[in-house]
Amino acid sequence: MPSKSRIPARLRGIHLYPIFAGEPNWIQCERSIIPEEANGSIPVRFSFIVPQAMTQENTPTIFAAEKRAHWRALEPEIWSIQGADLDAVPTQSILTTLWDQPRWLEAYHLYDQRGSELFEQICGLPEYYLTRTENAILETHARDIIARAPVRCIVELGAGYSKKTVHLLTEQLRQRGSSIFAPIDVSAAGLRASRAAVRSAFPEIQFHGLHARYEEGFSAIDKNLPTLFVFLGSTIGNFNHSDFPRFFRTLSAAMGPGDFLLLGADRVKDVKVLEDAYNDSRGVTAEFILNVFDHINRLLHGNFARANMRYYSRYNPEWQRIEMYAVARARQDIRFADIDAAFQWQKDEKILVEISRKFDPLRLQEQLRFFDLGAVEHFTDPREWFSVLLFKKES
Ligand code: AVJ
Repeated sequence: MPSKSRIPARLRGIHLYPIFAGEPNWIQCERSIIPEEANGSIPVRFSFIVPQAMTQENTPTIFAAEKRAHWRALEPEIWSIQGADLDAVPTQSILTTLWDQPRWLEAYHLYDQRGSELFEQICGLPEYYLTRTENAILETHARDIIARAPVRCIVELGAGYSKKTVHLLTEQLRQRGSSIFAPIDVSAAGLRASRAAVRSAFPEIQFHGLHARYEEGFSAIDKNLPTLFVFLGSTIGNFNHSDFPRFFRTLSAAMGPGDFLLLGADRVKDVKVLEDAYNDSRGVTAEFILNVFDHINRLLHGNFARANMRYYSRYNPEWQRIEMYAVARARQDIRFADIDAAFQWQKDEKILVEISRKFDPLRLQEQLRFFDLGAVEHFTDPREWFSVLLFKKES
């Protein structure tokens, strides 16, 4: 509260706006001076304009200085972007791609609560070799990976905390003594679970969960902080031919010189092995894929009927990808109650719910050169079914 003696007479009755040096994104804190204090004249009002960053507590140093003001603590050690609405986009995306020809969906809609549980089950299926194989590669080579990437911070995109991450964090602690671990995830529940696990298994590790989409998350990381970005599970397999270059262009731009990227990629292989992995004998994959329609019904008050559809998947060799479809068993009029939108889902018409691309590791290394990511090392399993690739950002 400013004292009245310091308010010059000529300023009484008008607004004073002391402005502190800082960044955009202002918030305004008003302080009115009570009448007696204003010496009988018209009250003077002080409006303090302060940058938002000054009102925040300990925004972690992992954020670039110019980004810090946008992040706030959602809860302890979990950060999110002020005003970001992670739920706003799904509706728009679903309506756009369902009206495309042929109809399709973006893969991230698969991960509601039930979808995430089903995916966990998939990872344990005998036919689904990906998770086990990648985990074995990381277990064998974590020491080498960490030795080759001398960083202070590990940023993991998606899947906050898993057995695979444990191998990297264990080695990071062993070789460097301390570290920052910053998972980026759109699921706050996933980040909480990750935080709990890291606190108990690795109390020496500084945890900062970023509740954001990948691109918002990694773009906020301070380029001066030597960082290893980790993107495992062959999640890049979900990216279509416009997502893929956009993702790597943005990631590369967000990386500081000398930062590293560890990328897990499932490989082109025998078609039977591939097709079985996405058409398991227990039908868990079918349930996972068709569950997206229950999720959409809830989001948009739609009327997709599960009894009216079946799961179909195949390996498309020209596009080197598994395609996972929902097929209508009979014609159905799809309506969305909240919005004035409807379409006819014809008998046998397929909706492409997910793609899972398969890669040639040498080709992938060649491709990422274009984004200034130089190949450092290639790790694989004895059957050469899965690749874990280490890249270094070259400025
Ligand atoms: C999480 C995208 C890596 O493509 O193998 C598994 C998803 N879908 N079974 C994959 C998935 C059906 C998975 N990714």
